[in-house]
Amino acid sequence: MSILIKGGTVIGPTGAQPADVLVDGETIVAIFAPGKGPEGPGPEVIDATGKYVIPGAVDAHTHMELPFGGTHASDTFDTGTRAAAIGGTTTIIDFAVQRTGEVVQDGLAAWHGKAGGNCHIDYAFHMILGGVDDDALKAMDQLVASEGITSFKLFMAYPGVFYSDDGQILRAMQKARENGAMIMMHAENGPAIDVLVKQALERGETDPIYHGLTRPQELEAEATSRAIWLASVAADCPLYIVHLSASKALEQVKAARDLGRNVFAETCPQYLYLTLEDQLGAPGFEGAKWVCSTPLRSKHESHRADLWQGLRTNDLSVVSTDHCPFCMKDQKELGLGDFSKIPNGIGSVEHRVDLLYQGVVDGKLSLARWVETIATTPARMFGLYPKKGIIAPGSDADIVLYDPNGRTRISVETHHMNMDHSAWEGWEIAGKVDTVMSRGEVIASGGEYTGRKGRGKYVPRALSEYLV
Ligand code: DUC
Ligand code: ZN
Ligand code: ZN
Repeated sequence: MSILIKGGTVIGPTGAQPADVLVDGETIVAIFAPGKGPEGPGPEVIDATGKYVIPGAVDAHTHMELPFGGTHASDTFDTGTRAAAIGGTTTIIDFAVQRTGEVVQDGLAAWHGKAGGNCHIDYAFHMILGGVDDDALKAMDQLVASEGITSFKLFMAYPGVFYSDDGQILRAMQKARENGAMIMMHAENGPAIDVLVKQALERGETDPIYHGLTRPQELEAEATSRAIWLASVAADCPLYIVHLSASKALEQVKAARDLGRNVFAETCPQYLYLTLEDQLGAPGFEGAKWVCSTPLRSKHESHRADLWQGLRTNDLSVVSTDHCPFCMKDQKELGLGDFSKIPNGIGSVEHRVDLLYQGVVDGKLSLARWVETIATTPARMFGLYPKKGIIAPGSDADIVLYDPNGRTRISVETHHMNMDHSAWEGWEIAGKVDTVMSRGEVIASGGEYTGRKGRGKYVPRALSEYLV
């Protein structure tokens, strides 16, 4: 079946252009100057007058069902990918987990078991390595060669859980340099944070805000710098810093990029908008909703302005969500009386497209850069392009019709994520997702979901495109 998306303005990384888009089956087959597409009986026509036509967004950082802090992230692949779809995201890259002591391939098989048959949109995996040893290093080669997994996340934080020491990190980086994979780094100095957490608790400082105060930006910057130097020792292994939140960490990334290093970074909507004082410091236990790591930063410093600037200058290449939702009831509440026991994470998979469009309206991002940071670059960074992330002949027909004149009100009453609160409760922002198409099928329209569970497919990934 063919569909002609007619009368809209197509936005890509090179700018905006009025154009009609022809879809045949699951694929985009042609782009026409307005009105020059097929006439008469033929394709079904979707009227996109007044709408932006953008590639389905790619969220390169989600944690469906992640085991964490004695519980599990509250979105399953079913609920999380459905919410993502409604919000205009048509591909996620989730993190499969190798727990310490587990065979890497067993962790991967478990993740396929959770996602298979349950996703509403296409999905891919990165692999978290919970322990780097000879077997894990061999597994890295196998995952790159045969499983379509070309990126591995390591943690400089969370000693005793996901933590890798510098020697382990260096070995994984050397392996990645050999096989072309990307090392993704959670860059916070975990052992130093643990000292500050212990001291805070001994002083009776138990409220959620102390989660942020015991993770100062210096410990993010130090770890970011150390990761960059370790990657340098590993012959400039490609390095991607996840959830970068702070000005001083960004300075480290900028300096490395100015030297032409293979260093990349992402940030997330929470760091662009929310703050230590206004959210994490909310009265009583309320701030638990915003406990995530890296933490929200102070509004009295220049973090948010610096991050928006970093997105404009490409020192930050990608905006992902780090979607890791936990309900207040029975989950965040595990940390009542002890902030260090609050499961870390914020859920935003449904809202990233809209939240970043607000940046366009506020004059902080161009339209082209909006699309580039939420769709095109994540697809290129992680080997999904040109199947995903672009409106071009031959690409998957993952397409969002976006209404720039619409408005979106975010609330727990209306969101589709499996959370009993929203980190963005009551926010009313510009723009609205109108229609979402995934591989040629309209799966959401006017906020109503019309797809079905199980239609999403696993997408094996190639190597990053950004490496020479
Ligand atoms: N940070 C979070 O906020 N949640 C899960 C893991 C992480 O690194
Ligand atoms: Zn992390
Ligand atoms: Zn994460």
